[in-house]
Amino acid sequence: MSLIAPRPGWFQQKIAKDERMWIFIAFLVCVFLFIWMIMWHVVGHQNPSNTTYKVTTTEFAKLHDAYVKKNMIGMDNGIPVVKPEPNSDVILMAQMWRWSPALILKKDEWYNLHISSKDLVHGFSLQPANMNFQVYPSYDYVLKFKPTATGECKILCNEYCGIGHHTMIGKIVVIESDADLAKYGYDKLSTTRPGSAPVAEEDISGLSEVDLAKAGEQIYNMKGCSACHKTDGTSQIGPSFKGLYGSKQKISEDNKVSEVEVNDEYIANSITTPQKQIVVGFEKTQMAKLDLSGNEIKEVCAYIKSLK
Ligand code: HEC
Ligand SMILES: [Cu+2]
Repeated sequence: MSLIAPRPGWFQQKIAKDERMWIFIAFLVCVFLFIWMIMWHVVGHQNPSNTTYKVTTTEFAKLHDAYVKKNMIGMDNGIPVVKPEPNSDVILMAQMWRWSPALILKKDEWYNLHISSKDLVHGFSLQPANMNFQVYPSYDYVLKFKPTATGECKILCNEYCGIGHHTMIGKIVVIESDADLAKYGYDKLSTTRPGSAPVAEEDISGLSEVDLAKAGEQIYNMKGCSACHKTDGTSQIGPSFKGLYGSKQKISEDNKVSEVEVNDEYIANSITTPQKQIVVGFEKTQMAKLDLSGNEIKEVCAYIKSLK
C-alpha cells in the first residue's frame, strides 16, 4: 500500500511517448543480452560447456578410488599420478585438501573430465591458464576438454575450505610425447603399489608386516591422511605419525585427560571414532571421519608401526 493513492483511472491513461520509447529500448537490451548469453558458448572463451549429473559423494569417492587403483602409474608427493588414454573418462576429485589424481594429458587430444568434491564446495582454478569454476559435492561435473598447449598447470582451490586450504594444489601436465615426461620428473615414476595389494576384504593374514606397511602407506596417501599427518615428526594439522606407535599419548575423553598407549586398538578407534578420544593440543582441529575397511585399518596400523 502506498501513502498517497494514485489518481483514479491512471491505469487506463495513455503512456507518454518517451516512456514508451524507454520501455522499447530496455526490451531491446534484454533481447540483446539474452542472445549473447547463448552466443558466448560458441564464440566465448570463458564459459566451459559442461554437463552435470547427480552423484552421491560416497559414490564418487568410490569411482575415484577404483579409477586411481586401476590407472595409477606412480606417486608424486603422495598424490597418485594417472596418464589417461585420449577420449577416456578421467576422474578428478577435490577433497580437503587435495586434488587427486595428478594428470598427465596429451596435447590436442580430447578428454572427458569428471570433477566433483568429496566433502564441501571447492573452487577449480587452473593456473596459469586461468580457468575457474566451482566444484560441488553431489554433482558429477563433466567437462569435455582438449589441452591446446604443453606445460604444467597447477589446480588451485579458490574457495576457502578450511585450515589446509592453501595447501590444496593439484597438477595437470600436458605433454606432446612421452619424451617430454623427463622434463617434469615423470619419466621414472615408481609405483609404490605392492605386488600383493589386498583388494576388498581379502584374507590378509598371510601378508608379511612389510607388505602390510606398504599397503598402509598407499592408503595413507590415497585416502588423504597425508594432508594432515606428516611422517617426519612435525605436527601439522594433526599429530605426526613418526614414533607414534607404542608411545604414550595424552588424550582427552569427555573432558577428562588421561594417558593411553598407542596400539592397534587405539589407532583403529582414532580412525573410526575420531571425536571420542582427542589428542591434547588438537582440540581445535577435527579429524574427518574416513571410511576405512577393517583390512585398511590393519594396514595403516602396520604402516604407523613401521615409522620409528
Ligand atoms: C582433516 C585432517 C585429518 C585427516 C585427513 C586425517 N586426520 Fe587423523 N587426526 C587429525 C587430527 C586433528 C587429529 C588429532 C585430534 C584427534 O585425536 O581426533 C588426528 C588424530 C589421528 C590419530 C591419533 C593420533 C595420535 O597422536 O594419537 C590417528 C591414528 C589418525 N588421526 C589416523 C588417521 C588416518 C589413518 C587418516 C587417513 C585415513 C587420517 N588420520 C586422516 C586430522 C586428520
Ligand atoms: Cu578447497
